[in-house]
Amino acid sequence: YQFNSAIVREPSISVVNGLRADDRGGPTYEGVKGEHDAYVASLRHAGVEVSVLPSLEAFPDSLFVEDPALVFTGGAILLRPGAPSRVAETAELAPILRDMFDTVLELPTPGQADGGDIMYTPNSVLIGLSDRTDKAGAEALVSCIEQLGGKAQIAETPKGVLHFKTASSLLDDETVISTAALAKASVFKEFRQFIVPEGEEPAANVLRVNDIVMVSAGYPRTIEMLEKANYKVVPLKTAEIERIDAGLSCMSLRW
Ligand code: CIR
Repeated sequence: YQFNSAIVREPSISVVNGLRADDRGGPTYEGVKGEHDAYVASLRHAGVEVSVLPSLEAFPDSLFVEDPALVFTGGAILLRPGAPSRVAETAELAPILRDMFDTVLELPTPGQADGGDIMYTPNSVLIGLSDRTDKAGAEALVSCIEQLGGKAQIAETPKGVLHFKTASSLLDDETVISTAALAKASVFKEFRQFIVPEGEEPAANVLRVNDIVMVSAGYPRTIEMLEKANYKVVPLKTAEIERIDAGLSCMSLRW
C-alpha cells in the first residue's frame, strides 16, 4: 500500500451507460467527474504522482483502469477483462504500460481476469474467482505473477458482488477489511480482520494509500470503526460510481 505512482483515466460522457448488475438509474457524467476529480486530488495529497489518461468515449467503463491490467514495481500484466464490452480496454492501456515498465506480460489464453478481483498482500497476491475472473484466467495469472517473482493464491468471491475487492481490501500489512460474507475466507486467516457493519457492505472497498485510507463517504459506521482503530480516514463520495458497481480501488492502477 506504499505507492509513488498511479494511472487514472478521465471519465467519458458515455460513463452514464456504464455496466451495472442492477439498474437503479445511471450516474450523471458531472457526478462521476466530481467524484473522480476528488479521488485524483486525494491520491496526489497522499504523495502519489498521478498520470491522467484521456477519456475514451467508446468505452463507458474505461475510467476503471484497475480492471484491464495489473501493475507491480517490477512490471505489468495485461489482463483480459471478463465483460465483453471491456476486453479492448487492455489494448488502450498496453502502449502506455509498455512505455512505463520494462517488463509487460500478457495473460496467456484461455481465460479471463479483472484487476478488481486481485488483492496484493505482503506475502502473496490473492485472486478471487468471480463472474469476471474464471479458473483458467486465475491460473494463467498465477504463472504470470510467478514469472515476475511473486506468489499468488486463488480464492472464492461471495455470490452477489462484482469483484473480490468489492467485498474486501487490505488495510495494512497485517489487516484486511471485508464483508461478513467474505470474512471466513481461508486466505484471510493470517490477517487481523475488520468486518463492515451490516447494511454498509459496499464500504468494504476501501483504498489504503501511504498513510491514508480512502473510504466511501456514505458509510459512517465503517468510517467510525476505522477512525477508532487509528486509521487516517479520508471520506470520498462514491454515490455516482456505485450506480455502476464501482468503488474506490477501481479508479486507479498503483505502484
Ligand atoms: C463494470 O461492471 O465493469 C464496471 N461498471 C465497474 C467496474 C468496477 N471495477 C472494480 O471494482 N475494479
